[in-house]
Parts: sequence; structure tokens; C-alpha cells
Amino acid sequence: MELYVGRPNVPDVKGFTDRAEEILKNRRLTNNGPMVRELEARLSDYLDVKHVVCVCNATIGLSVAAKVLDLRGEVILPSFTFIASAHALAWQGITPVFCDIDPRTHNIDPARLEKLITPKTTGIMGVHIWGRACPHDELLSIARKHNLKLFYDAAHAFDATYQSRPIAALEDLSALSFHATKSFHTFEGGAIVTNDEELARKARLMINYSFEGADTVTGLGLNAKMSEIHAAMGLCNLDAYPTVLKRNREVYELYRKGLADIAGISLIEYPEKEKNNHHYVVIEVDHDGYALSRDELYRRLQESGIMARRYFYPGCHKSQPYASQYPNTNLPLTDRLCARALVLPGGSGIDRVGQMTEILRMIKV
Ligand code: T4K
Repeated sequence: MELYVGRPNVPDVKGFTDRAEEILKNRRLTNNGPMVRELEARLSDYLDVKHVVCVCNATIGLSVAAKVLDLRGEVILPSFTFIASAHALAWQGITPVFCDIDPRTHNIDPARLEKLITPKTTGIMGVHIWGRACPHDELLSIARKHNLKLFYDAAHAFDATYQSRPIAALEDLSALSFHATKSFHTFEGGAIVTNDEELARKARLMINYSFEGADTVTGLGLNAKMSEIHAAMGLCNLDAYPTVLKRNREVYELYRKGLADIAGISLIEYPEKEKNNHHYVVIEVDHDGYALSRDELYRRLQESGIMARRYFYPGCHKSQPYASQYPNTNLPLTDRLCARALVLPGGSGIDRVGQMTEILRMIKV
């Protein structure tokens, strides 16, 4: 038995092969084809956001978003995130400045953030870790007070809300990931989403080399387009998404009940009032109350085929090139969480109740 975090959801195979046949028959394979346009329109409706610009992945989406906002100098973001958040900035010469987190929510802490602002700071990148919303009102008020741009890495936050507002519509703009391991996916892919028409216009130009018409290039751009076969997968997955959500929630609830009485193990909580995709089943292991350290539990699970993950260990600030570039970064709360967090197989990673029983048996040492 091997159970994975991030095992892809696979939709109706016939529905997908029908769409693949249509793509081949029409010989429209990429470059803003009909399936990409259909996906963008359906996502705009589903996510309740005015503009959806589909891209090839979220890493490039974040890079384009930073360019659209004309960011340079320094951008503040959490270190407790996938390395892509920092790389998307550093790749284009922006200095990522790592901020500590609120240990309760795992998200960037606005109180600590404000102290990191310097004359070189141009923006803030919030990351909605595990799909739980950042404290947007506080971040926006800091951003506006210091004349900074605010944007979000919403890679985990497909169809999530902040105070009942769709996350996709938060100012100034966000990038979603549609990677195969996400609750909604297009094999590889993502989208830049915003309610701001001008930002969306700029993003749409930049993802296609900044071509306006067949012969005119109006600025810097790159190729960040989504292809038709990726969009076809997205359209099929969108049809199947209610089932995915139901499954994610069921699995999460089983964990909640099963882990409730284990001292030293706490399961991430998702606020009941907000929409969340329940895609990530994250526990914190407190060795003071539990028999094993996080790493001992991790090895125990791996040895029995339960491929839990230590996301996001050791944190961006302890990964290269940032560890060498900024050796004095001191983020005690991030370090503490990096030593305690463990992500368990969730959603479609679990096929049968028996597998869940086995995972719980292995945790109940
Ligand atoms: N921001 C944040 C906060 C992110 O978490 C991510 C990506 C990004 C930005 C960037 O988004 P993209 O540019 O990728 O759109 C995986 C994913 O590749 C990555 O998308 C994701 N976050 C990250 C959290 O997880 P790895 O290096 O852990 O992937 P890997 O290959 O180890 O796969 C994870 C598990 O999933 C494996 O144990 C096996 C299983 N798996 C994976 C794939 C691809 C399958 O069973 N089948 C598959 O096809 O990064």
C-alpha cells in the first residue's frame, strides 16, 4: 500500500477523451483557443471574479503578476510557503524579504510585516497557506498606508473565501495553481485573477509576448499561455469539482474524529463560516505531548507506505539561494512550525475507509 499527498483527481475519462478528439479534429491546439476561453469564462463565473487569465503554471503566473504590478526592489512574503513563491520574485531580480507567521493561522503576520518595510519595498505577497485566507483587511491597510502593491499567491485557495468574499477577487490580484496535485487542476496550469480591468489587460498581453495584433509588440512579455489540452482537463475537472469537495470534506471529518483524542497531535482547522476546499490535511506534532517527534512520525508513516509530506520544511529562508544570501534571517515561529507540521494523504489520496483506519493506527503509537 502506498498512499500519497497530492494524488491527482481524475475526472470522467470519456468526457476528457471526447474533448481531446475535438481539439485534434479542429487543429486548434493552443494560443487562446476555444477551450481556454470557455474555461476562463466558466471559472470567472464559478470563482465570482471578473477576470481570469489562464497561464501555464502558478510560478510563472506569480512572476507575471509581479511584473504587471511593476514590482522591483524588495517584496515582503512569508517564508513558510512553497519555494515557488520566493523564486517567482527572485527570478526577475526582486529581493524576497521573509516575514514570520501567525502560528495560529500559519499565514503572514501583519504586525511583523510592517517592521520589515524599507524605502526599497514595493509590494507584499500574501500566501493563503492551505487555502486559509490571509488577514486581507490588515494587509491592505498596511499596503495602502505605505503605497505598496498587494498581491496573493493563492495556489492553495481555489474557491476559498475571505469574510465571505471570493479570494480570487481580493485586491490587487492573485495567482492560482492548477497543478496536478491541487484540488482543481489542469495537469499543469494556473490563472491570474482580478477584478481590476487594467491589470487583467496587462497580464493578458504579457503572457503572449505583449503582442497587440499580429505584428505589433508593445512591451516586454513572455510565453505563459495555457494550451487547449490543459484547458480540456480543467473543464472536465470543473464538472467533477462538487464531488471532489464532498470527498475532501468527508476525509477531513474522518481525520478530525480519529485524531481528536491523541495528545500532542492537532489538526488544522478551517473556519466554518468560510468556503474552503479541505484539500490539505495538516497536523502539528508537539513532541512534549506526543511519543514521537514530527520526524520520527514522518519516518514511521513513510516506512509503511503512507507518504506524508513535511511541507514546507525547512522554509524558504533555509533553502538556497536564500540561506546563503540572507544568513541572518531570524524567523522563530516559522522554524517552529517547519519542525512540527506534517501533511497527511487527503481527498482522493484515500480510496477506502480501511486505509484511513491504517493511517490512524500508525499515528496512535
Ligand atoms: N505557491 C504555493 C504556495 C504552492 O504550493 C505552489 C505549488 C506554487 C506556488 C507553484 O504552483 P505551480 O507552479 O506548481 O502551479 C508539489 C507540486 O508540484 C506543487 O505544485 C505544489 N505547490 C507543491 C506543494 O507540491 P512537490 O515537489 O512536492 O511534488 P511531488 O512530485 O513530490 O508530488 C507530490 C506528491 O503527489 C507525490 O508524493 C506523488 C503525488 N503525485 C504527484 C504528481 C505530480 C501523484 O501521485 N501524481 C502526479 O502526477 O511539489
